[in-house]
Amino acid sequence: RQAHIGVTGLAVMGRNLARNLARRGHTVAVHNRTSARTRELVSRFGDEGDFVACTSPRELVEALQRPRRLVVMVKAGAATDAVLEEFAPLLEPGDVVMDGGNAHFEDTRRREAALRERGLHFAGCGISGGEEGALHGPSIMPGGSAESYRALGPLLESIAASVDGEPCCAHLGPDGAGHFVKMVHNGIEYSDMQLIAESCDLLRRVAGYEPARIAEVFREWNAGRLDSYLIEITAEVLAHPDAATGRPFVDVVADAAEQKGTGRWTVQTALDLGVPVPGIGEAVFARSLSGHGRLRAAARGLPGPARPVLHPDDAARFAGNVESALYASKIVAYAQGWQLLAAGSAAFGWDLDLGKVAAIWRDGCIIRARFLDDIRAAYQDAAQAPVTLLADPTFAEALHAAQNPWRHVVAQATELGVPAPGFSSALSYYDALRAERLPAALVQGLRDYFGAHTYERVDRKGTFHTRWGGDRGEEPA
Ligand code: 2AM
Repeated sequence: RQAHIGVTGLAVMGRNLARNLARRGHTVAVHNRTSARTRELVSRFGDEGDFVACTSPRELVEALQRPRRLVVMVKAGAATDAVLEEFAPLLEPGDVVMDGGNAHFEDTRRREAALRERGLHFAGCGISGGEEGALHGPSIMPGGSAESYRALGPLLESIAASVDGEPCCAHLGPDGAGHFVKMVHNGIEYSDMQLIAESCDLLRRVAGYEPARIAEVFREWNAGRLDSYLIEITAEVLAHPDAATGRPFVDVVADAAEQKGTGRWTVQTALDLGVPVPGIGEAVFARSLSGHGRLRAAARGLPGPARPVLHPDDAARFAGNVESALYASKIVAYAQGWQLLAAGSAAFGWDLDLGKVAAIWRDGCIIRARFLDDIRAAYQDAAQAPVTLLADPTFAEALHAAQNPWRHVVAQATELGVPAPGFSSALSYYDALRAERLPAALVQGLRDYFGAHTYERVDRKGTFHTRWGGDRGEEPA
């Protein structure tokens, strides 16, 4: 019997994706380097659908209908290259290979070009939603040729999450578009989590709330405009007591955040493309800082302000202000993410539909949120797309309304010595973009002074240099 699709790499993501496909009625050929995993999948979950267990790459390839659809779910990096090298000679022109791992989009571009040379379609696909998502409905971000999507799209759409019958899966563009979009998703996820963490810290250290009380606050927030998966699980984690000690779980977890690198990739890419994403940068650096135990120990005794906890009457008002600050900062974080999406699309010629990205992130992925409906609406009409989300009427209005509480929270955090890099960076971004004049003019002056780097003027066209070391007259450069 010929399988509709094959999956190689049956660690938990690959296994769950294969199960999801089988549960949707597709015949799935499965393979893993170590065949124990293949056997385990079939023995434990074989009754969920139609699996064809394969013990070698050749057997897997031979089990597939043509054109073949092969999903690679191995570790990103060298393992992906090794597996592609192993399978490519067994495949035939027109076959489609999908990489559902967390590949860097530049690797995907390189692999796509190499496999295209050999007549194969290579579709780099971002998948978000973790293990549960892979099993029950992830958000899927496919890149690759239009032909690859014709072959894969219907299967992927059948297993993706959906909103009002619309799948959270859509063809995004050629070569690395899918993995790029996934990378930006993760960068935004970093930002979002940092802002949430700062909110909790402020509620605890300024408002004096205990974790269980903060969990309540988050549950309330989740019923409003902040409604999202991350807010929902924040309440869950905060309310969870540690089994061993009975203390709040968040108090027994070491406060050193780890990262697998996609946030770092996002910032590196943004630097390369010249797109300011300070919110994502702050989030990456905040995690990095948290892990520097020696550095933190060396500075721990440094003086800070006396930290009075607010009176309960003021605490409730402050909590409301934090909600506004979180919402406003979140708008800024997403605005920066979308800026990067637009820049990547322009730089690599992807013609990315920025509204579609919002649409497929509405469910299945980690940053799923009600809020994404508004972003989708902002980009509904490509011809009238805002230059920045901040200028979209809906968001501009929200920022206007949130502005005072947002400033208040940042000021309060600063005065009381509670770090809030996400909130304050977001506010600075907002204030910098709306500024009439920026001190960049002085920076230009300094550059011209020490390095004759020249400058432009506001009143005349051209490039100029001032003879700083001489008569200080100005000359055209
Ligand atoms: P394994 O079970 O044989 O280790 C996550 O590590 C998944 O990637 C696993 O299914 C693992 O297979 C697979 N994997 C890692 N490196 C691989 C390689 N070089 N070739 C094939 N599969 C690999």
